[in-house]
Amino acid sequence: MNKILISLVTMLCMQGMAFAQAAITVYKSPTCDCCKKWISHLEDNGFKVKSVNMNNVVPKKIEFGITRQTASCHTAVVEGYVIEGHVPANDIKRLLKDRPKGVRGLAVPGMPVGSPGMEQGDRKDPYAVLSIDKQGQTRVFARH
Ligand SMILES: [Cu+2]
Repeated sequence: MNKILISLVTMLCMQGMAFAQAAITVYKSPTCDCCKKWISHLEDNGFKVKSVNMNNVVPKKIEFGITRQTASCHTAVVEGYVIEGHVPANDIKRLLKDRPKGVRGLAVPGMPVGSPGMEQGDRKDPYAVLSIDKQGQTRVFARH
């Protein structure tokens, strides 16, 4: 009986942990509200978030190869990948699972209304999640 229970609990824990372990560091301005909402979205989806406040996030963006064309409010790093802006948690999960060749990160340029952390009632503007490769070229990774 005990043995069954233990293996059941172990199994459930492992399922729950499959994602709970992805640690992501988010660089943001201390006053950025939509950044905080995006962090909650990540936490709700099992990410372990470390939030780092800085008054000027631009040097971080430059460090991680984010250009003016792909820039948004916050810049995050997960398992060596850069995540710029309001990228949905599921797209980050797909990136970490598939690890597409040559890709260094994902970006949602600007701050589209209706993306995670940018909710405004029922309004949902269509937007694309871009993958950024090592040469800085972008491609559509997902459309929402
Ligand atoms: Cu934002």
